[in-house]
Amino acid sequence: MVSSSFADRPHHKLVLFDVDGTLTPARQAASPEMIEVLRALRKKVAIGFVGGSDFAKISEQLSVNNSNIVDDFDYAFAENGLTAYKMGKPLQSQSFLKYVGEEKYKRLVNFILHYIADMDVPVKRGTFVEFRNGMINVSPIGRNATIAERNEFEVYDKQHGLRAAFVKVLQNEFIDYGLTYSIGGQISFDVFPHGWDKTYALRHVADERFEEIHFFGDKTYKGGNDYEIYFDSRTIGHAVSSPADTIRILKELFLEA
Ligand code: M1P
Repeated sequence: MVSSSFADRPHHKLVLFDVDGTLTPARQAASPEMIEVLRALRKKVAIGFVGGSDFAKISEQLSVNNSNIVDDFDYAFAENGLTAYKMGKPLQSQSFLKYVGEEKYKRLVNFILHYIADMDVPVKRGTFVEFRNGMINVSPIGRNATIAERNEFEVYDKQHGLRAAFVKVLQNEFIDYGLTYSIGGQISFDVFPHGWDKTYALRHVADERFEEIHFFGDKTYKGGNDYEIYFDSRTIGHAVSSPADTIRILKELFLEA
């Protein structure tokens, strides 16, 4: 018999969620209804989020009245699980910078900044490369863009494929770096070592030997940042079209059953 931190839950199952587009609208807060559904779900199974964003941004989106999100979820995984908490306690992590090394990292960032300087995009704001623990995030318009600017760029990029073209250039230029490029949001893409996609988070839950691990995500197509974990044999994947769709499936599968 495996000892479990979740003996108080009637089902030894784990339900993991992507954040943007799955629990919340992109870069916005979770609705009161979503919070209520998650609370009800947590009485039955263990729950966690696996976001591509960093911890601070996910906190802004999921915190309720300044609550600490590591207490609201059994597992809290930011940066695909490179920043990880279980029952409020931090788990061991790795670093992008250590993996790549300072010299190679500098070459990569210099190349990216030169490329962005030459890009013709509707607006340019600030923070074109965001340095995170387990990845870097690259945005042609900059992370300081407003919500309206983000929405406009997303549409523009759908027409012009700027991010996809940028990623191709980087794949060729840094072929020996062992990096994955993932377009998970509206204005940017993430860059991290092969294997440090959202399946990275699964290593943190293996010791619990859950009967089932469900994963809900909206970017489950090839190239989307939910693709690998959605298709992973360790998870039961649910592709959703919006937070409302997530709520609908949760009710069907866990709350009304
Ligand atoms: O969670 C999905 C993505 O959210 C943000 O993307 P964007 O700013 O482009 O909408 C980023 O935090 C990104 O890292 C993350 O994968």
